[in-house]
Parts: sequence; structure tokens; C-alpha cells
Amino acid sequence: MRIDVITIFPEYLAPLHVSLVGKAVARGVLDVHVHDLRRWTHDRHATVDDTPYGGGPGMVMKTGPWGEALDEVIADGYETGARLPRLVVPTPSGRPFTQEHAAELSAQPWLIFIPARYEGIDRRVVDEYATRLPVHEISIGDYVLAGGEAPVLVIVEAVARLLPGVLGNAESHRDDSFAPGPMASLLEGPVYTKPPEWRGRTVPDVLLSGHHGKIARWRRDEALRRTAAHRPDLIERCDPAAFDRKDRELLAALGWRPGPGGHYVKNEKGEDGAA
Ligand code: 6GU
Repeated sequence: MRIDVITIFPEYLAPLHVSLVGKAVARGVLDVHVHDLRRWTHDRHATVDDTPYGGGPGMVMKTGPWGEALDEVIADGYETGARLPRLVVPTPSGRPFTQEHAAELSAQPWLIFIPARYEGIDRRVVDEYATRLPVHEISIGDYVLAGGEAPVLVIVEAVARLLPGVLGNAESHRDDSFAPGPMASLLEGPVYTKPPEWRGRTVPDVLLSGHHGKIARWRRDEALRRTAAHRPDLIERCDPAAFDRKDRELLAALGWRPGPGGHYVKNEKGEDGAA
């Protein structure tokens, strides 16, 4: 997969050469190109922003440098044999980034990221390229960052670990929180490793029992408890048919019951099922 990032802070993307993503680059699974947007300015001050039409606070990134940068990067990619790129625009007003989104992007041959600073990029840039390329406007959560560079790091890491040969063990994504499949939309429970006792704290006996059926059940219970506590919205969204009898018993003990539409809802009274 080829990845281009056009930014006024190329040094912010240095982590793309570290750890899992860095190894994917080193192994040639990922071909990363980081570009300084100011290369495509022509004035002495290398200006990339200007005051907003209609007034308001802050500055808006100008069309000119983005247009020249994108034209050149797209032409270069095509010359080197890459196929139709997707344009990824990190913005707090984008669609919320999900694991599904990461999987969709990981199937693409080429992604071009255009992280903005200031109040964002003149809208005409995205409108123009949207006539030629699929565009993904993506938000990484309900909070505001100073720029899109950190979101690029987040999105690239989520995508890169799904590429074939990047994680050592293909099984590693099977139990991911948010992985598609029967465990869909449950958070992962706690994990333990050696030593068996640390500061008087022991590992749950069941994990040392060697009883695979009991271990799987314990993990499922922990996943349900954690999801109910941290992400009740995920429990509400679960297809109730995905819950087995043990799941239903645990959910009932945690104060959940099937609602009018069949999906689980938390009991009004009592946090622990004592309605
Ligand atoms: Cl993608 N960009 C910025 N600036 N802030 C954000 C974001 C993106 N996602 C959440 N907050």
C-alpha cells in the first residue's frame, strides 16, 4: 500500500518510521511519502493560509498550494504504477472513524492524507478532488485537536496493522475489540502473563486451569462485564440472538433485560440488577 501525507509539519509524522508501522515500511509492505505543503508555495513567506471569507476567527488554508501539491503527488503515484487513490481528510466534522472504516481503507492500494491546521482547508479543494477520487472525511472522536497530523498517525496505525504480514500472528485481530464476527462489538477483557503472583496479586485460577472451555467462557464473561460498564451503547446495539444462555444470565445479573424491540436495555432502578 502506498501512503502520501501532505502537511505543514512533516516532522510530526516521524513516528511513521517507528514500531509496527515503521517495520511495515522497512519491509516494503507500506510505501510512505511525507511531503511539506510549503514546497508548493511561491511567496517569500511560504504562505499556506488566509483570512476566512464571511469573517470569523482564525485562518483558512488556501486552495493554491493544496491544488498544486495534490496534482503533483497524484501524477507521481500514477507514474510509479499506483492505482486510483483515496483522499483521506481528517476533520472533526468528518464521519467517526471505526474498525470497519479501517478495514475498508486497508483494502486500498493508495491513500493520500491531507491533514489541516488552522480552521481547515478551503472547501473547494475537497469538492474539486471529490469529482475524481473517493474522499473519506474522518473524525477520530468527539474532541477537537489543533490539527489533523495526530489523526493521520491514528488512522495509519489502525490500517497498517490489518495489512497482510504486518502483525506477526494473523489470529491477533480475531479477538480485537470491535472485530467483526460473533464477538462483534464487545470490548476485550483483561489479560495476564507471568509471574503467577505479583505484589500479592494472583492471576485468575481459571486461566491456569488448562480448561479451554472454561477459559473461553470466563473471557466472554469479562468482555461482557467490561462492555456493559464502559460501553453500554454497544450492549444495546448487539443482536440479542448473539447472546447465549450464559450471556443472558450474566447480563440479567448486571441489571440488563430484553427491551420492547428485543435488544437489551439497562434496568431503570438499581445498578446491580436489584431493580
Ligand atoms: Cl480528524 N482533526 C482535528 N483537528 N480534530 C479532531 C479530529 C480530527 N478528530 C477528532 N478531533
